[in-house]
Amino acid sequence: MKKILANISWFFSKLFGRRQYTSVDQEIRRKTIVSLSVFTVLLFSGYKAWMWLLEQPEDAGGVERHLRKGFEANEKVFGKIFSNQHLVKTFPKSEAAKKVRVNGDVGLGNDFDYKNWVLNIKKVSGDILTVPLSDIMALPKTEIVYDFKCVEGWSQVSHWAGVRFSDLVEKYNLHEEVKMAYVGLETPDEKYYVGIDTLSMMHPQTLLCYEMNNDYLPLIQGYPLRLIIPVKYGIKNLKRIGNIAFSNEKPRDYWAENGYDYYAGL
Ligand SMILES: Nc1nc2c(c(=O)[nH]1)N[C@H]1C(S)=C(S)[C@@H](COP(=O)(O)O)O[C@H]1N2
Ligand SMILES: [Mo]
Repeated sequence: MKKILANISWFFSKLFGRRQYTSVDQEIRRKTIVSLSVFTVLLFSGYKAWMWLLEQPEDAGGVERHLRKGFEANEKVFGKIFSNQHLVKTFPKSEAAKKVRVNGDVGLGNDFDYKNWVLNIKKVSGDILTVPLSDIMALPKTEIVYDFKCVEGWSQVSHWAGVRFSDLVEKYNLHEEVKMAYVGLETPDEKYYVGIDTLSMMHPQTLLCYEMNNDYLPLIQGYPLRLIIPVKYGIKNLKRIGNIAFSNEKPRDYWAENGYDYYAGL
């Protein structure tokens, strides 16, 4: 043991000791040893840190926990700057695309019985409110022409019409429901689903749409009713709404489960 300690102290005295009679050669050797040691330590700690990151548990979205913290910081900033007073830029109807892009068909299976479709709204009491399309179309109609943005990198000015979600809340007296933090929406087959903060759902430009370019929605674009939420990316604009529910916990969300930001705000 003593021998080992003596060896170690000899090594360090060689490394750092100030010798009085160092020749230039010795000095170069000493500096080389010091820089190699520093390099090795840095390399090793970098490798360790990387392994540590890889070993961290992933969350439900398959995102490593410490990277997820970045997303959560985004949410906090988003919550602070978001206000229902900020409107998304709109365009004249003449600028709306005639041929509207189609993207994503999860939950849009062919076995859909659109003739018997009703919108199911789950109230806090547990009761289910069923609303036929004709009742939705009887509510005040709101139109919007805006730049629809998909996270995959494309955007398109498009023209939609329907009822403001906030008007539906008013009409069906869903005031208790919108005290909840989140709204969950899903397709009738429950294969595509989104969770949205209630503040964004109540935004004046958030619509439950039944028209695109002054006509019924094509089946592939969500007939009879889809969500158009201009403050969010395309992923949140669920086509073919079947069920709506309210909760204080985040509802499940198809793309958040696949690693995308839960808020997906613009
Ligand atoms: N039911 C359902 N809704 C959906 C999707 C989907 O796959 N299924 N894809 C989303 C995505 S990623 C985008 S960009 C928009 C595309 O809407 P569009 O087909 O009308 O352009 O729908 C969203 N809503
Ligand atoms: Mo998208």
